[in-house]
Amino acid sequence: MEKTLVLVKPDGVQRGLIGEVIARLERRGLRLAAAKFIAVSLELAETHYAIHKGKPFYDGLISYITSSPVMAMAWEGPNAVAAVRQTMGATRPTEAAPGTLRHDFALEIGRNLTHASDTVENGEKEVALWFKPEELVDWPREIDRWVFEK
Ligand code: DAT
Ligand code: MG
Repeated sequence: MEKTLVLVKPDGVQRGLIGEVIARLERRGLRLAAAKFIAVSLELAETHYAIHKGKPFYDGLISYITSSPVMAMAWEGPNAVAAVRQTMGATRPTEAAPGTLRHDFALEIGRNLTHASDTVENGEKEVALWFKPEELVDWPREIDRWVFEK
């Protein structure tokens, strides 16, 4: 099953929006596979955002993600990566479509509430970076056949 990493970033945690993010992903039909509430180490932040190293916003991004705890989750389902990116909305909240989380709850690109993996390959890599294999729960959900076609 396709998996994607979702983070409720420090602004979302501080603002009490963990439940809102989870509720929207649950309602969408995605299935939770793992979750943990953690303070992000500098090492994990730098590995996670390695692709952005050297960009003007990199230092701010690292201090933002390590500034307060995050809720890290793996969600799964058919097309989970695309579905979650769509539910989050565009990176810049003022460009996010109405009804998306970043539209509905954010204003600034540097306080855009959530992270979601951007490709299937990165979904696999990021879930493996944030979770040990034994932290992933493979469970049959009673409603799966009413949400997943196959
Ligand atoms: P996304 O989080 O939508 O995958 P990204 O991977 O391009 O976006 O960038 C990671 C994060 O870095 C993003 O959520 C917010 C921050 N960021 C990206 N571009 C930025 C910019 N031009 N100015 C400030 N922060 C930026
Ligand atoms: Mg990204």
